[in-house]
Amino acid sequence: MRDRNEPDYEAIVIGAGVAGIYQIKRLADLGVRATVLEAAPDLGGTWYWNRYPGARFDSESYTYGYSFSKELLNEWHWKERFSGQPENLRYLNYVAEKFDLRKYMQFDAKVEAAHYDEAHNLWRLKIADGREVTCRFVIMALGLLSIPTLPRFEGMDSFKGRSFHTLYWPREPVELASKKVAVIGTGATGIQVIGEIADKVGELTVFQRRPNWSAPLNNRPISQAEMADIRARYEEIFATCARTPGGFEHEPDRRGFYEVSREERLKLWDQLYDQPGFAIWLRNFREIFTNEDANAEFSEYIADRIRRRVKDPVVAEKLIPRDHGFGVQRVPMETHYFEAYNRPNVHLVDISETPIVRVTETGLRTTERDYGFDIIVYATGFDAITGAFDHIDIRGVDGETLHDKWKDGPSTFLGMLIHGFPNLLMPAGPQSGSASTNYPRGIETGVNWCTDLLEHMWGHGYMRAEATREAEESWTAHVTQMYATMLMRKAKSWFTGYNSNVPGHEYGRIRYFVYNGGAPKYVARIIEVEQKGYEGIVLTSAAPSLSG
Ligand code: NA7
Repeated sequence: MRDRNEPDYEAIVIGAGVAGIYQIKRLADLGVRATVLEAAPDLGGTWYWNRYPGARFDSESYTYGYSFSKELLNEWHWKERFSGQPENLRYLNYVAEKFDLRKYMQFDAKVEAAHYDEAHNLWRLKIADGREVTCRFVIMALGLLSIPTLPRFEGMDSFKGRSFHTLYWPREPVELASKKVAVIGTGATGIQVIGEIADKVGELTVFQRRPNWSAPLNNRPISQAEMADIRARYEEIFATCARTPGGFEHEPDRRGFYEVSREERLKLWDQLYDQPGFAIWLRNFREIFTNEDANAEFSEYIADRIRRRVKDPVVAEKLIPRDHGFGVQRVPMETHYFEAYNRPNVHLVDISETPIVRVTETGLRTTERDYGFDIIVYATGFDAITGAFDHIDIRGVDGETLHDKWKDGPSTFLGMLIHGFPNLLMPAGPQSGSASTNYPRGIETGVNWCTDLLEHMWGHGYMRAEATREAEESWTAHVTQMYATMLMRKAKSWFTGYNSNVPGHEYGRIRYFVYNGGAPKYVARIIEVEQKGYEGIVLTSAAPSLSG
């Protein structure tokens, strides 16, 4: 018989995406009574939901996979340098099957509330189906970009054709041939969709509010021989990822921007433009992130590339961002994106000039005219990083809500613990190093650190972990201060909490969502905390009260 103070589970992981899968693997290996609650009908998180054409990594596939199992690394063959959604979902399923993790997972189990019960030192979770479950530790693996946001246009429900956010692109094939399709939004998602469907639809009209700086992904297949070589070098590859700021193979060019001649800068940029993935962003001179003039010179280089690729000079100019420089917000990687606008069936509508006024039964109305569509695709982004937390009624000590605590932006210790919310762990939370790096690299770090903390607690008979107010304030100040020299602090980007569709996230209310100091510094700091006996975290062994 279980003690009445003993929770249903020692640990509950919320979310069965990349982070949740690895977290449950670690807990299962330790024999911990744990489960995963996942809102979706199946595992995969981002890669379960995002089925839109063109959805793929822009991290090199072999740096995105888990690194924890040599056997897994040896078995899995990544077929493309930047693998697409179907393959990515297959991979996550393969991992779950291989390590027999499905048995720990509950699907269609949307957590609506998580309340800390101080008297019993446990978390009470309410699931949408009416169940209540309890646990000692709740581990938030909610995803950074899991809550989609839609514009608030009048008449959105009146449209008689099909419309959906990219996250909810239907599972069954969508007939595109001969259809008139609208795509609203030109972020990383819109740019992937547009490049992929331009030659498959009847007509495509892109509604662009702000253009984005974008450069070629340069994807290609990975042969058996290349994969064998990658397998032989995995250790070296992950070691490189661990020492680079972004957790990628790409290392910044450490020469000073102005120490080399303009010819040399151009030579480097010509090379980078043809290299795969984020090389153009992350192998560049470091000054492009901090120095306005250096950034402007490089941005002009990319603008010229766009002009060379887009035939109509008026369209080309519309595709060149004016309000921000290259790389100060997330750089979407593209495949034939700019060439799409050379096709006679693709049209660009600049809605900064002629805004959308409403959705009609047959399409969209701008201040200029009506457009008829069969399908409207909303590639309008996410309530990023804190959105998924906001969607759960999370209450800590004395019933304080996390929503209130974070109303002006998140505050955490290391992005992993929150003062006032004991035993709530975030392997990849706001202000952690994971959000700004190659995600799985950051996730493995975060999951390992959280699991080490739990093992430490179990080993020493501790039952409650809470970050101190001082540690949290100091971490939050540190994360904020790190933006002081970065051009990205001014960008209208989800990195800084901007989302025009979410009240309170308008431009100007900058929030410091992600740790910007790079993976090596982040990892050094969290290891230091661990080595100093979890300095900044109060660990207590007090048994929960038997009363109440
Ligand atoms: P993003 O990068 O937030 O892009 C959203 C796009 O949608 C962007 O172009 C927005 O224009 C546009 N948008 C958003 N709301 C509206 C309204 N109301 N009207 C017109 N246009 C709008 O999201 P993504 O899904 O592309 O990418 C998210 C991440 O997913 C990405 O960084 C990767 O890490 C994976 P704006 O720029 O705000 O003017």
